[in-house]
Amino acid sequence: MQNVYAMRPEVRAEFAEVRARLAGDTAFLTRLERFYTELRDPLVALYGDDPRFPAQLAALLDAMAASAAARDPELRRLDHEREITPDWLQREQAVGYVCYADRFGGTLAGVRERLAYLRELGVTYLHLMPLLRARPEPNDGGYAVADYGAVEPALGTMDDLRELARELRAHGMALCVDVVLNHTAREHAWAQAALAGDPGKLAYYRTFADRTEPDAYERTLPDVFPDIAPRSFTWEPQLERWVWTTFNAYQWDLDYTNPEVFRATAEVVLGLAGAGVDVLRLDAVPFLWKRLGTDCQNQPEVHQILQALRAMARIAAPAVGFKAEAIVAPAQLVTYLGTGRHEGKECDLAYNNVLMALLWSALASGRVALMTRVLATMPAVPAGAGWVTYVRCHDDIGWTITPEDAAAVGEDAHLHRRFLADFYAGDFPGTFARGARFQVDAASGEARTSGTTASLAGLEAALAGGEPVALELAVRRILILHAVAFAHGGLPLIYMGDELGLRNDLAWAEEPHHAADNRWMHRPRMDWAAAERRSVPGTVEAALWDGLRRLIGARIRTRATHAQGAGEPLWTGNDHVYGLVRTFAGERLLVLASFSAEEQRVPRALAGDHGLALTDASAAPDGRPLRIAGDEIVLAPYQLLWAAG
Ligand code: OTU
Repeated sequence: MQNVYAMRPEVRAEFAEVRARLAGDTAFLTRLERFYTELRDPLVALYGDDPRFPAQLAALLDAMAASAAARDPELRRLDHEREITPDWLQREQAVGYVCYADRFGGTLAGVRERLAYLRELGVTYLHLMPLLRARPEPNDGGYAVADYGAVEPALGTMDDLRELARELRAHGMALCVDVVLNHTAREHAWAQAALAGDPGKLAYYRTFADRTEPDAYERTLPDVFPDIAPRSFTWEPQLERWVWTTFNAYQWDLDYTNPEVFRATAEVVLGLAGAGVDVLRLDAVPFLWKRLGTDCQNQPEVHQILQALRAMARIAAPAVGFKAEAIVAPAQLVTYLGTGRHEGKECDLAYNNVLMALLWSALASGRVALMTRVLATMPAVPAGAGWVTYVRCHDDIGWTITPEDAAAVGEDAHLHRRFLADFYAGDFPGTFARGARFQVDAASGEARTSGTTASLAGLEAALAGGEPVALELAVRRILILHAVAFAHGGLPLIYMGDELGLRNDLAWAEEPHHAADNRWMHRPRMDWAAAERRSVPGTVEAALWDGLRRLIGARIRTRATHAQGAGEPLWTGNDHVYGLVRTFAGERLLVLASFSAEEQRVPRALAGDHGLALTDASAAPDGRPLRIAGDEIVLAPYQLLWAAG
């Protein structure tokens, strides 16, 4: 029978040669045939005219065949399982946790010893922050990788990583690891060879003899770290050239116009897949391709690179998923999940940074109109992919509120962004937050925000003030943020310590090389004494832990939280109460979430209109009783109601 995935004649001829040359088992060869076009088409578009390309493509195919042949039998079983369960990352059962291996468990072996804690919470997906061998500090929290083939020695070895992946797998948990494709450390062997005069390795990076091109690019380039690492190019005396450094001076941007760079980084991906990593977090992925006269983000070629990587993984290691870290506007963000004719062919997951920032905007203002408006106009998640939803992560919060969205709800975008920066820095009348400004824009007074969830949500101030009511409100704020993230659909991530209300690390600036970067304030070390208190009734830790457990329980009991479900914000008629309706596979969910410290009322008909009844069970995830007064629902401060059916 003719293969249903008929190739174009010229590709079939090319494939016949590839097929004749490559050995492999039936499964590998079937996948190779199925996805060959998806691998080579974007690469031909990127590099077809480059004389270096044919050799690089051949080398890549060899590496894929070798990696598939060496694949651990357990991973092959997983390949099969996930091929027949393509929504494995979209399911309502998925709950993620993010931590630094050293700050959580000391070493990878230490993390392994702490897995019972994560299982107790209900975690099924563990994202460990960068763990490959980095340059010595400063190394941007590990995002300046010196060796993609080795684990940071203080954390352990590649064998420890394999062992951790195996243990997680045995408990039905997936492991996510960062892969930094945009740049390497200046200390990476490629950069070191370039510094030593190897022209082939110099061509891995973007370097310039004089300022002509850097100046031309900088006319339209945004500055990512204006305070800690101004501008985007660094003079390298040893090379007597300017090096493209989007982030810190020691992070050298790779040049993806060079097909050898694609092949080399693709092999990094294969290596991590072989170690048993389930999901790769593709760091800073919008920046991979540069184009003069643009902001050098989200260029079409970035998507071709991702499509080729995805096809490669589907052929050589189909159990592996990709998560895009693209902190960009909704229209661009959704394209990382594969849209139009690329549906299902790019990343499995992408961070919903839009929801994250809106949650904090709603919390500060106590008003949900902006969140409702932006989420209602956000593109739907494409088939075969899902959002990662989250409240906090290791980075700052960027306040990307557009003038159009602000105007639609009667706000001024600049003033609102300024308000959020001030409010969360603890510089606004009546603020409950204790965070800090990150990368202040002197001209506008706008800034991004640092701080842990607990400190931003008022727990730090409440503990200092000793007011029980303030403490209760802070706990409720933390829970309501998580409730919306857990209900929204997609894979929710809990950032380490948020389950216990860990406050800002007061000593962050005293650690060597951290003082210039206040993101370290919200990267505290795990407080295992606080973790013990999760079982002591009446403590903040128990309140948060139990609250999150209830949310996880509610989430996994309704299919409506599946990433592929349809979700619509619901205008409740009350600007302080957020509404959300989701449906999937015949199941329905209505969520009402108060963002107010006062009692609020919404019409009781909201539930009936959606074919759902509010019962005592609807109040269970929150823990406070359901109150109905006549034809109104009365919500306590920051109360959550959750009706599934
Ligand atoms: C990422 O963040 C990481 O999350 C950061 O911790 C790193 O410092 C950085 O890359 C460099 O490796 O600009 O402010 O659109 O926003 O990649 C953080 C994506 C960042 C960028 C994001 C980047």
